[in-house]
Amino acid sequence: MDIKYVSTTCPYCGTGCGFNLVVRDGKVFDVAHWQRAPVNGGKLCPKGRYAHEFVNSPDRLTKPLIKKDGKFVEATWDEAYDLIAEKFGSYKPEETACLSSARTSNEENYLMQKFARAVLKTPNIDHCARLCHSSTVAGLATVFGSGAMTNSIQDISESKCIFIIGSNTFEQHPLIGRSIIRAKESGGKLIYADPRYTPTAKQADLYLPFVSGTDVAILNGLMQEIIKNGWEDKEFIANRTKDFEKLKEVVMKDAYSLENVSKTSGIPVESLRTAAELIGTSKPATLIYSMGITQHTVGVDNVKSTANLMMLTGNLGKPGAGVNPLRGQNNVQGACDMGALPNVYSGYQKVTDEPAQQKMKEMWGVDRLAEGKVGYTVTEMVNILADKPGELKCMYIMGENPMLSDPDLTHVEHGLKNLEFLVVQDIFMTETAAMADVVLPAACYAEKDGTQTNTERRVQRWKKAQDPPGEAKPDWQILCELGKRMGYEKQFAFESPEAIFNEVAAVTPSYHGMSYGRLDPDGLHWPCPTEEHPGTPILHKEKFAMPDGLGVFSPIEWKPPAEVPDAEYPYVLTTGRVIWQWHTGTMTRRSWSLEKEAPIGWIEINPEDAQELGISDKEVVRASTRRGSIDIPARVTPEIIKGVMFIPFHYKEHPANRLTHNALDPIAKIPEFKACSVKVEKI
Ligand code: MGD
Ligand code: SF4
Repeated sequence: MDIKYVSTTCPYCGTGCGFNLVVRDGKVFDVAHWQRAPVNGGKLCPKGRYAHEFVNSPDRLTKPLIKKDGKFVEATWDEAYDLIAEKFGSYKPEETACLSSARTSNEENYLMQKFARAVLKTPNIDHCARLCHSSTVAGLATVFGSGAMTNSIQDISESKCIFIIGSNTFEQHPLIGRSIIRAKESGGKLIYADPRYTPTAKQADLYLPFVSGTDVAILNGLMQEIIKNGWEDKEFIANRTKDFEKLKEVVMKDAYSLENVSKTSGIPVESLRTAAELIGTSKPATLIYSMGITQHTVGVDNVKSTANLMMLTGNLGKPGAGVNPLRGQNNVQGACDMGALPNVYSGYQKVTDEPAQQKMKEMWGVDRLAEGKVGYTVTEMVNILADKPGELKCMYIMGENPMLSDPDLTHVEHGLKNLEFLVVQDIFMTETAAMADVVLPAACYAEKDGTQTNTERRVQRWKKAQDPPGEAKPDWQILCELGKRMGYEKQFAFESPEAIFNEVAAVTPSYHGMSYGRLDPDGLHWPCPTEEHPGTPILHKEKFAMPDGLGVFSPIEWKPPAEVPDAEYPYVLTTGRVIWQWHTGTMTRRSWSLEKEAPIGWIEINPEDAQELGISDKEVVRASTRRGSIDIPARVTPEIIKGVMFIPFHYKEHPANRLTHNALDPIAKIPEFKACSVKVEKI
């Protein structure tokens, strides 16, 4: 028996934990701790511990499939490539669109945007960051000049005060929870604001339960109290920021007195006061957020407000401080860095910037790109498909499952049905793949080399542990073959992921100094501009990434969510994840150790609401919004605030996104997954 251990990076969340895949006679059969793993020191959460279980699932896609007379028929790779090349070649560039994937490597994301821009000449390239952290990228970039976590996971343990708002860190990024525990052991205090009493709330010194969608009011209220007490960092404000007076004009309004914020949010005045004092007087303090902040029609406003609070208190550019958005998918940071977005090339070089266009044309050896136009976002693509049939006709989706993950599924389904040609490249037959004309079988993380970039901007290696099943191939190989068949032989002549990474490093300033040799085993934090540079775990130490080096205060008024409760739909619905499952469940639901812990969906209802509705625990109820209805078991629990209900979005049997609203943030185009109006009835 031949046993080997292959150190690699977890395929689930953005923490980027390392582990060993245990390979027996060429097949992955277990996960073992990798004690020197840079982020997690060998520790794992359940998803990481069982990340081998889906790899050899009998459900894996093993052959290309082409739909004929409504049924999938197995095809050869040549048949599939030829059909795709012919179809894509027959449409105008602007009629085509591509979705890249935060589940695939940096190299694969880089190739997908190159394929879209250089081969198809379409500006329409995006991925699921749109649904999770597009507000972060847009919001923090306008305030600090860079839209990413400012600090490292490790230095959170140096904080004296950790303020978490809109992130269930201990359940969704459990290994980041370890840094918080270390901070608490050294006397740091944890403040937690969330509508649900989550596992993170259980760790908190101060818990602030609030009604979803009132974040800006809360953050403004805290800032008003800090300023009233003179706790702001006057030196930092004077030397490192601008527009403080504009901020003051808004946050000092009566609407943001603690009494009024308490009425808006439901948080008791005393709790707000204690929180303001802790944040205002503890140094260093850090703010951690995630999708509770970003997934709103005011997502960008929410993000900017978190930055206002930390600039006000001088908590940037040092260990234990910062504004720290925790990224969801394993490689969502990397997919953004690689330019799988409609407005930027890799390294956030704007597509509308003439010198950036020129540089990419030269590097890629093409005389035309997608005309320097900003393309459609995922959410806009779906709206156009549904509402303006004929404008977009042909789509290539790699590693995304919008038929379960996008808001308002009835609308999504209607839109996807309007496509004339759809290609889906996945490791399993998903709800989206089932609607495709061609399905391409991809290799998973354990079957290919590559890199991914975790939430703290650390670029790390993936290493191949086994061959893909059947005829499945790594996404990068599929993209190279298609690029070549469509006439771009030279541009897609890569022999390995390392060769692709070398091109990434050459065209991406923040990755210039990186190479596979340097990334093994600890990875490097970007920016890493030269081969000698040690990487940058903490951003903005001396100055912000703005032309004048100053952080910009952005005064923000609180606005309610797009849909607020009324007589017909009297409750707020919020949605999210649970520790045992991951997103649309394609991988975790095929991992029996995880699936058996949480095999069905549920709706959480506060006992007082349940009593008023006459609903008991475990009873199947009907939850309805203006978009649709689902029947789902009730979980009656005091762990959710009265007036708010929660559904995890993993389950196709109880799809939360039949209910959610596709109202968008006007800048980031992120949907409001965290607040819409719902009614619940007995069946
Ligand atoms: P996933 O289930 O992660 O969801 O939305 P999606 O990205 O659509 O789908 C990724 C797909 O990639 C899966 O089908 C998986 O099988 C496939 N895959 C895995 N590895 C590979 C690979 O190596 N190659 C290829 N080709 N495919 C691979 C996630 C999205 O969902 C996100 S990021 C967020 S944050 C949103 N959150 C959210 C919410 O909070 N509430 C509600 N209601 N909806 C939400 N939807 C969003
Ligand atoms: Fe994987 Fe995230 Fe769990 Fe770490 S915390 S093992 S990266 S799912």
